Amino acid sequence: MKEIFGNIPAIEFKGAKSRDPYSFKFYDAERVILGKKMKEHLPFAMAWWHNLCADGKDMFGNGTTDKSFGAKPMTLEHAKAKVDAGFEFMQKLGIEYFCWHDVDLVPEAANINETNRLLDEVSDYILQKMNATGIKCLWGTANMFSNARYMNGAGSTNSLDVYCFAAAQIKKALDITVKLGGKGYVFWGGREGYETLWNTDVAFEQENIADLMRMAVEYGRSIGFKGDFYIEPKPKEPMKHQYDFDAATAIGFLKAHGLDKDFKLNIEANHATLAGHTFRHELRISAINGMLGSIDANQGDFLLGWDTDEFPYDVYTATECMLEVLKAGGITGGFNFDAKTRRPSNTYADMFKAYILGMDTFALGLIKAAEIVEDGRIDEFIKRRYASFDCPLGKKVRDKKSTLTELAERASKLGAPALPESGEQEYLQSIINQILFG
Ligand code: XLS
Ligand code: CA
Ligand code: CA
Repeated sequence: MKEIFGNIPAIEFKGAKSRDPYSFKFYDAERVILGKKMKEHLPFAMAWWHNLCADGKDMFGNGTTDKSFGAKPMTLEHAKAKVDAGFEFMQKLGIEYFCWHDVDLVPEAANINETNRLLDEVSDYILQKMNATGIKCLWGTANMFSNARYMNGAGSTNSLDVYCFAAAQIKKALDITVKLGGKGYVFWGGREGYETLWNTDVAFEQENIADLMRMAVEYGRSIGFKGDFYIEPKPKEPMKHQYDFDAATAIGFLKAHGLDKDFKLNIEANHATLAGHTFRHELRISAINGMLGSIDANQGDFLLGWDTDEFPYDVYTATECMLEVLKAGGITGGFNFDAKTRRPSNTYADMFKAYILGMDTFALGLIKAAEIVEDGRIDEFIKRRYASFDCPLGKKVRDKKSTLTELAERASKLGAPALPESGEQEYLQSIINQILFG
């Protein structure tokens, strides 16, 4: 078969001093860090939608990148050309996973039966390529936000017909996820939110979203889906108020509806920024609740209030992310580059260079996070900071066996308690800089 990216070589690790633009400077798949290969720490995934579909179109102008891959857009031939391009791309970069929405794989037809037939055909083709290359599916999802029918939401819609349509799309997307052996299934509630309370029954909408998820779990398990379901939190855009605002909100929602055994979270860096949190905060909140499932590895822009989905280049943030992941004992999902090249970076070469940037950034983050763990000073400090609880009364607090009366009794003997010890934030931050740049 003729190569689509014929002038681009397979990307190899050439080390930090390499000046070859088509080489990894830090991502060395086989290098062992803390007892595991880099590629096992970092199961990278390609996002079908940005990499193979998005052509740079924005609200103000037309596309800048040709993603036809030699076929007529919106045809079955084009859907298959995207598969060819995607697998060649992943193979050249050594990426082992991919993620998709139903409508990324095939153009929506006039009715759902025909769309489903196209999905069967294209997923057969994908499966052949998977078997030939060893590349795997990380997760699938149904796009329930682009089509006009979802203008008032999918699970949260006011129309029973639209609710049924959403159910049908989820059912099929789950069938394909199982067929492709996907590790996860994502719910990103694109239109699950509201613009004004003057026309919205929030309680009813939230119940219906949860029930759609319950049905998805029931159906998924019945067809042999053993992976995790994920909610991907996002606070705004496209809706003003989105129900899955952030990790804490989504976890509360899952627990309130008894969905927490089957669901984890897919945390996207850019969505954390939009929620007014750090990426690290969202990862920590998920991890301490046992719900850190998968990661959408991208980067936002602090000067802009929208979802820019940039390729990650911020090593400090990637280091914080990898430290959270190491502390959580790894993730069951992967690192999906839900990211697109900037509009003027409009060549095939830019697609490769963008992935090299993202993969190297996370590799550096992993290397530096492991050094922080091995250095040990930060962990020691945090342990020491809570050492006052290492006494019989403190142990009772830790074991949740203390009473207000006994705590008050100790207080009454103290007069005024001494101030807690310094938090030493600046010193700790200087340790991190020493590890990053020393
Ligand atoms: C959009 C989301 C979306 C999900 C999958 O902002 O990031 O792409 O990851 O539906
Ligand atoms: Ca995402
Ligand atoms: Ca995003």
